[in-house]
Amino acid sequence: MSNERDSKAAAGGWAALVAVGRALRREGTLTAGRALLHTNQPDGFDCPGCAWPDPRHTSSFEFCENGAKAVAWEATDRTIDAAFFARHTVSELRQQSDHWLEAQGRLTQPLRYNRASDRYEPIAWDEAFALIASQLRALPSPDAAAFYTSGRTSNEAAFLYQLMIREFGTNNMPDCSNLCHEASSIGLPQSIGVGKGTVTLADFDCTGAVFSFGHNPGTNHPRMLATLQAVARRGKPIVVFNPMRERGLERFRSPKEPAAMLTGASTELATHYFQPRIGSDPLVLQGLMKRLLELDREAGGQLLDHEFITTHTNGYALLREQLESLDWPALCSGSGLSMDEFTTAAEVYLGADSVIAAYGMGITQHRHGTGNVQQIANLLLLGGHIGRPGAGICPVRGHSNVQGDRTMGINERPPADFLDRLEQATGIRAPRESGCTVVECIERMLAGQIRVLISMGGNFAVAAPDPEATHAALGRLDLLVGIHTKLNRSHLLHRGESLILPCLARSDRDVQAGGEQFVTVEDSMSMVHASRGFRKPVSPQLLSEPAIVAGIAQALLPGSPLRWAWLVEDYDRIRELIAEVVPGFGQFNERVRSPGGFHLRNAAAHREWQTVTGRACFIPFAGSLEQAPAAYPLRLTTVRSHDQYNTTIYGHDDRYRGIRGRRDVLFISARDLETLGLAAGTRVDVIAAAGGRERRLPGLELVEYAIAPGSLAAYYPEAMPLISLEAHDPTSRTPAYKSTWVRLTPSASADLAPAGP
Ligand SMILES: Nc1nc2c(c(=O)[nH]1)N[C@H]1C(S)=C(S)[C@@H](COP(=O)(O)OP(=O)(O)OC[C@H]3O[C@@H](n4cnc5c(=O)[nH]c(N)nc54)[C@H](O)[C@@H]3O)O[C@H]1N2
Ligand SMILES: Nc1nc2c(c(=O)[nH]1)N[C@H]1C(S)=C(S)[C@@H](COP(=O)(O)OP(=O)(O)OC[C@H]3O[C@@H](n4cnc5c(=O)[nH]c(N)nc54)[C@H](O)[C@@H]3O)O[C@H]1N2
Ligand SMILES: [Mo]
Repeated sequence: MSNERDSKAAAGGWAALVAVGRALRREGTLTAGRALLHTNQPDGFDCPGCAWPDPRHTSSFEFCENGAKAVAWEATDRTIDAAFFARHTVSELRQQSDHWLEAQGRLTQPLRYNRASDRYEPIAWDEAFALIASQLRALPSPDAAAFYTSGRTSNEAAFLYQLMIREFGTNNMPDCSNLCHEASSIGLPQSIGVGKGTVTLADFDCTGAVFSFGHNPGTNHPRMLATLQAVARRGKPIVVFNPMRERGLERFRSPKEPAAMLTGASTELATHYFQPRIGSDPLVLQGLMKRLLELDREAGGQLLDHEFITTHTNGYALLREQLESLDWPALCSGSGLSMDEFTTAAEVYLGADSVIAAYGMGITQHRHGTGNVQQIANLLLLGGHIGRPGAGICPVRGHSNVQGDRTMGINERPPADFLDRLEQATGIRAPRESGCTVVECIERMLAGQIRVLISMGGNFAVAAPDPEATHAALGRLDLLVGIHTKLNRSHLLHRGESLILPCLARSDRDVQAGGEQFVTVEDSMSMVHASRGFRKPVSPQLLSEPAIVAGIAQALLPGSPLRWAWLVEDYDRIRELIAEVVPGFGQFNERVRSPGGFHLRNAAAHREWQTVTGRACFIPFAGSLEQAPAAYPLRLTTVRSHDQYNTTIYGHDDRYRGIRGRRDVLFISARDLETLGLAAGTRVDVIAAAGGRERRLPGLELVEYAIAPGSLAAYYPEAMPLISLEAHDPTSRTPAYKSTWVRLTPSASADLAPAGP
């Protein structure tokens, strides 16, 4: 039985509707309001908010509070034009907050930086393309350029972009995935042969239990709350492992249910909420698996799926050996969980006939991110919970098309067979050497090896770790190009040439020579569907992302075997190429026109293991966990507030965590406050020993919070100066944004606080 009860504190509810109204008022109600009605509809556009799938794309209000904020922010009536840039020098703009920069509105025309005036000034599109082409051609090698992608880019734009980059001659395609789920993309293929999630929404409809690790759906994928609510209402357990108490994992009231809204009834979500220490997930997962093995042995081997283990996997003996060698006191003290808690979690797992494990950035953004992901796969394999109904692994993706961009070949380490097919279908020659991830890209920019950076969306300067290193790296470039919808810090840190190229957004109508176009995206569960903008572009000078790629390609690659302009006249032509190159996209144009789109087959979900051994692999955790350096006993994680989208700061509240009008806070447990002799409300400096020296973040205010002892949390990106470039997972190069060893000291002066709203 799901436990309905009255609670003002549930996630969702009236406060969510009020927040939607506020976002709409702020951005100009009419267009943004109309945009909402088109969001995630069968003939509408895909919400740029998150990658959680939609149930059949049929309900009339398939958006959520944070989706509404994302749409309102994008479909705003505010614009910035040449007059704006004439008023502000780049030096002045650099002094503004990230919030202010984006809040000025949509970009409206291509711009080029003029060093003499320290201003961006209008440039014609053709001149911009010619400038890019001449700078790229002047490089000593194509590998002296890098091409960043953020995950809002459509399949069509991403496919053309990687095609142009490869024809030019490099695989330097760092992308936001490198900062996000790269540990899944690297770790899961080794475990189960596929780097994507194996479940669909239908699996949630019949699952026996959901295990959630390190993600915050109430804020970051709110449409998942309805999915979890349905699980809870079927009386199935939801087991959470998260150092912080997150409201959205505890209770939910759906704004789509009038009766619940009126009576205030909400649904309890998590049946079990465990709060391990930050960074202790390997111990949590190993402890849980060790307990499973113990209970299974006590029951005469009846509890785990030994038949599955024997017929479908290898590595079990090695895993068992490792788990047996671990001792309980170390697992408990390291994770902060008690033996009873491990037993309870193991019993829930064993009591469920099918288990889904969902996880997010709390798992991937660690030095051992890949190992974490593989322990989750191990956990599922023990019970045979991959490749049958109601069971599987669910990496909750970030950006709405980050998964699709990878499918389309935005990949610095492309598989050889992808390149073979690409060459065959297009007549280009694709380079075979691996390119760079974001972290490697910054290293090479610092070393002067990468001289040009082109960004398709995103905010490289603020999303990447170590602002000192990243900003210095951007300052060394000969040319920086940003293809963006809004102004952000990445446009302001260059010392060489810089161009801003404004593009259409998801909600904008896209008309090419062949008429009105739609694009396609792939969600977290491998559903590919169409997205059609409806809004009149804010300026006639905006080009679509595919058109911008084609413009650069035509200037850069005069002898190209491809007819770039012809391809973008009608995106069906791009999709025909995709159908030839990308597995699973046969008859793309027909299939994507059926309502709701189509599902990409996932081999692991059918127990076909595309691993080296042809079986699913148990991969024991390799290496040891980092110990706290002397004098830096606390561990800091960085999280998103409820009022932000990555580097886009919509507002300064974090409603579910009780924060209003500010972001300069440090979440700390009551126990640590007591141990440190500090009171909530005190301002402290956070000091990290990172990259061989001390880094200091001054003036955060302590907020007492239900967070595991020894663990601290601050907001991303404010806490970024504490994170060094060296702090990353050596396997996937994902930055360790979620675990920095720190100490605290009371701030000498309160006015060191970072700027408020
Ligand atoms: N509204 C909104 N939606 C978004 C985004 C946004 O910024 N705003 N961003 C999008 C993107 S790109 C992404 S990747 C996703 C991100 O979605 P999430 O993965 O939910 O991202 P975070 O806010 O980083 O939250 C991480 C969660 O992990 C927990 N955590 C922190 N450290 C640890 C740890 O060591 N172990 C464990 N087990 N848990 C830990 C935190 O308490 C927090 O609950 O959301 C996407 N959707
Ligand atoms: N400390 C810390 N750092 C982190 C994280 C963390 O948890 N902690 N999370 C990491 C994660 S998971 C991610 S994914 C990255 C995010 O990194 P990015 O993807 O680089 O950053 P965003 O903030 O999503 O990008 C915002 C910009 O995208 C542009 N934009 C918006 N829509 C469109 C569009 O449709 N087309 C184009 N061309 N441009 C558009 C706008 O100009 C806007 O300024 O940050 C990472 N950084
Ligand atoms: Mo992400």
